[in-house]
Amino acid sequence: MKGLFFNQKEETLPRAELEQIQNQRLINTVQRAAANNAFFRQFFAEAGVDVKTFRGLEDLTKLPFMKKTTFREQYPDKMCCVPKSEIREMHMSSGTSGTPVMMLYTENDLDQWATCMARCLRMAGVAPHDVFQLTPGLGLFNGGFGCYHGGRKAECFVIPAGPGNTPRQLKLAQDLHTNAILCVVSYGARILEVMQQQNITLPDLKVGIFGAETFPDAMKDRLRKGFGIDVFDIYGMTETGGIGTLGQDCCDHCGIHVWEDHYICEIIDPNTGAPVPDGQEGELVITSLTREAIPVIRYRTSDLTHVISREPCSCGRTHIRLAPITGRVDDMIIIKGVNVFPSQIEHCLLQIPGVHGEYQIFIDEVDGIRKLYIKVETEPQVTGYMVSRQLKESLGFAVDGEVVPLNTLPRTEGKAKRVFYMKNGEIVK
Ligand code: DLL
Repeated sequence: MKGLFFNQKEETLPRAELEQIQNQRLINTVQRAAANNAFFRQFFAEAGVDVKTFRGLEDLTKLPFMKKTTFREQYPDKMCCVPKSEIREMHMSSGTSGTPVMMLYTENDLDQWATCMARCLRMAGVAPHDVFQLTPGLGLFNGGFGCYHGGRKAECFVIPAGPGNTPRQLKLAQDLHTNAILCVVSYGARILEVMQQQNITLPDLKVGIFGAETFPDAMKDRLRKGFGIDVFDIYGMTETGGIGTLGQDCCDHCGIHVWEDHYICEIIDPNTGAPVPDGQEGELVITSLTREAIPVIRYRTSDLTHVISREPCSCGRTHIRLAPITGRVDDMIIIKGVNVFPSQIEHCLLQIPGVHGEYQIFIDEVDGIRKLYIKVETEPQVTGYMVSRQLKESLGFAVDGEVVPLNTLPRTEGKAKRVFYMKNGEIVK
């Protein structure tokens, strides 16, 4: 065993026990959903699943898939499996289509969320009484409240700073001796930038936890070295209950441990829906085992990853390890027959000395032909030619690169918009 645990016994359960728990909880989840909600009754019936004889893990793949559209169609509460009097909180994320994805929480759901989050904090080395500064928004976005609930559960001194006002953020961290900070990845990079510009140091900071966006190795490196701290990749989504519900990497940084006593992971081929072998990249599918208000059944997350290992980790945890998310199925850019993800482009740009990580990708379709164009902030010594050459070497095809001075591209406090779709030179999305 290595490092800190929130609940050592649950986090190190032998696989056979873990599977027994999953089996029982899966049967309960399916039967409870069908007993308490008309949508789920019809959902199972249409797939020919008889919930009374449902046998758990061995019948898992007989269950139908849920998708983001399922959430949108059943907005706001048509999938709710408890009486309204039991709902204590809600969060939602709005995507491109306009109809948001809504998650509802009972008291037990909030406790489950806080527990998953507290496990992540301990796994990152955050101890009781550490000062924990959270920077995601405290509002409808799940990021801020997840940190708040989890930080309290982990017995931290929580600073609910929220995003923005970076100088005040840094002053708080100095004055209150912040030990751990959690940010959306691009806001973490922004904080580092301001620290470097203003020569600010945070001597008490030891842990940085970042997530909500793809987090390529080169960006991890940049934040690790820049802040001089250990850096962790936290994962979760509104549909599974929020930040931290799906886990994080441990101090050995060998994959994201997903909390398997609360969630079942499957990886499927996004085109056929068939399972792929461990090690092969595919779309992550999640089934919740302990969520009361809105459970997810074989939810197609659109996130791409692969199973690194189901063996116990050197940290002592036995929960499955997934590779960091490469991108979303719908984020894949196909240029000249080659598939590229924005995270690959980011990783490649960060290999160039003098590139700090702010960039924009433009995909312009001119007369039916797609061209990729990249604008990147750099120090003065970097030229557009150097960027184009690096991209050509890594991606295998020519990309136009334009360099702009540092601090010229817009900054966001939440998730950054980096990809722009164009038609004949006009931005359409
Ligand atoms: O982004 C939850 C969160 C907040 C996680 C803060 C970590 C930190 P949503 O807004 O519902 O929830 O977006 C979920 O964001 O399906 C992924 O595509 C992406 N995402 C979340 N964490 C990561 C990560 C929050 N660590 C969607 N790496 C997910 C890559 C991530 N992508």
